[in-house]
Parts: sequence; C-alpha cells; structure tokens
Amino acid sequence: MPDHEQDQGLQEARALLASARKVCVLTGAGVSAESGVPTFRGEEGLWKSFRAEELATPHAFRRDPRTVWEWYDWRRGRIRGCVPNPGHYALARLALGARSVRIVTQNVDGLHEVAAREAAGSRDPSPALPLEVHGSIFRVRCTSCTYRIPHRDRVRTESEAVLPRCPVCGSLLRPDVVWFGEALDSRVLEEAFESARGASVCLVAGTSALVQPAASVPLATLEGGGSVVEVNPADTPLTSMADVALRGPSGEILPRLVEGLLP
Ligand code: BV8
Ligand code: ZN
Repeated sequence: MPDHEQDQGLQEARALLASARKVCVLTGAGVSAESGVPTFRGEEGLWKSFRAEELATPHAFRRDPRTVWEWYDWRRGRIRGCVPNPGHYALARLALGARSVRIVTQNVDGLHEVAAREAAGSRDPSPALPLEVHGSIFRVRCTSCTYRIPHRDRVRTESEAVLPRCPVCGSLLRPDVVWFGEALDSRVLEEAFESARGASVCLVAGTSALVQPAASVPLATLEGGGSVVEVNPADTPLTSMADVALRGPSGEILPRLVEGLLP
C-alpha cells in the first residue's frame, strides 16, 4: 500500500478511535507472528505441518492423546521462548489508557497478558486482562472433573502411561484450549459479543477471520452502528466490511496507530 494511502488510513483510523466511546479489539495469531509464534494458516502455518484440524479436536485426543500432547508440548516450547512484540504493547497501552477498551483474543499464547502486566507495572497491580476466548495453552484441565490449573512445565509424551493425570480423580489432563467442534465458554463468548455490540470501533488485528464464532465479533460492532478497523498484511473476509483496512504487520502499524492517541 503506497505510503500516502497508509498515512491517510492511519489518520482515519486514529480519528475513529479518538472519538470512540468504547473500543473492542479482536486479535488473532497474526499479532504474535512478530514474536515468533507460528500462525495457523500462514506459510509456515501450524495447521500445515501438523495436520492440525485432526489434532485440535476432542476426537483426536480421545483416539491418540499422546500425539496431541506431543504437538501441544512442542508448541508450548516454541511459545515459552517468545515475548510480546510492539503490537502487543501498543494494545496494552491503549487498554491501560482507558477502561473503555476491551481486548478479545483468539490466541492461547498468553502474550497479551504479559504485555498488559508489564505496561501496568506497579501503577495497576490488576490491569484489565484480555478475554481469551479459545483458552490458554499454559493451563490444563481434567477430562473428567473440574480440576483446572496453570501449567507451564514440559509434558512427557513418550508413552500414554506418562501423560499428565488429574491429582483429584486420576483422569487424563488436557490443554485448557477450545478445540474444533467444542463450544466456547458461553460466559466468555457473551462478554466478547457484549463488548463488540457496545463498541463504536472494533479494531481487528492479525486474524484470517475464518474461525467461528470469534470471526463474527466485529460484525456485532457493525450491527450496532459502529466501525471496523482492520490491521493485516493481507485481505480477509472482513476487509470488504471494514471502514479502514491498514495493510502491514501489526507490530509496526499498531504502535503508529496508538502513538497519536495516548497522552
Ligand atoms: C464451535 C485453540 C460449535 C486451539 C482454536 C466443520 C467441522 C467442525 C467445526 C466447524 C466446521 N465448520 C465450521 C466449524 C466451526 C469451527 C470453525 O470455525 N472452523 C473453521 C476452520 C471453518 N469452529 C469451531 O469448531 C468452534 N466451536 O463452532 O462449536 C458447538 C456449539 C455448541 C456445542 C458444541 C459445538 C471452536 C473454534 C476454536 C478452535 N480453536 N484455537 C489451539 O490453538 O490449539 S482456533 C485457532 O484458529 C486459533 O485460536 C487461532 O487464533 C484461530 C483463528 O486463526 P487466526 O488467529 O485468524 O490465525 P490464522 O493463522 O488463521 O491467520 C493469521 C492472520 O494473521 C492472517 O490473516 C495473516 O494474514 C495475518 N498475519 C500474519 N502476519 C501478521 C499478520 N497480521 C498482522 N501482523 C502480522 N505480522
Ligand atoms: Zn479430575
């Protein structure tokens, strides 16, 4: 996109955000790409090399929990070494600057939370944390009872016998993420759509806008008469409905977008 068009888009987007009463931010794997977290459908996409549609499902876990845990343990290892990038920090500053900004993320890598806590520092010991609609790769839950706990350690996957088990009931533990074919937590989902419905602007960054129901969050803002600003190097199914489409990496665009907005 030529620079002058980009600058004009940035000015339009800044004006929409500056006059917004409430802002809902929806992010996808693209905002973590510059942190080194592989996206799902990109060139080096996760789904490509790991037959992911077959792995991120409850059926796959029932059939072959060892292979599913092997994939998640590999991903956790990849993500554990990643840190937030300037895009995460720009959104954290935006959210810190105004309680009327809500971050809704499809990502399970926890990088928005790391950025939010760092941006808040000692000023705000309990900053508003992002809504993780697809769960967290660094939390596990029991396949039978309500046991659920943060979990960042390596997982042994050499045999089914050594896979992690629930200390309460002995059943297998699983990554606390939402798999394909599984319903999202209804309260989390309602909070995400409520935030979008009431927002004057939905800022959508780094998502291919393919996975439902998260991909419909920005539509709730449009239905409420609000605007959509999209940040993505590529077109998506949302682009034609966006008021402003900023073409480029979120790690570069979001700091430029936010710099003109914060005190
Ligand atoms: C549900 C957690 C119903 C796990 C994820 C057929 C069979 C089964 C289901 C379905 C079906 N057809 C439709 C469905 C529904 C399905 C769905 O939407 N499928 C899609 C693929 C068609 N949805 C579901 O199954 C959902 N549940 O519908 O339940 C139900 C109701 C009641 C009772 C029972 C059931 C659950 C969906 C959640 C799946 N879990 N993740 C894990 O991570 O292991 S989804 C996964 O995809 C991630 O969360 C990821 O965030 C998400 C979306 O992908 P994106 O984030 O958009 O990432 P992607 O790689 O696709 O795109 C990256 C983008 O970034 C690109 O646009 C790229 O251009 C851009 N980019 C790249 N670099 C940068 C950048 N942008 C900015 N800066 C950069 N530097
Ligand atoms: Zn249990």
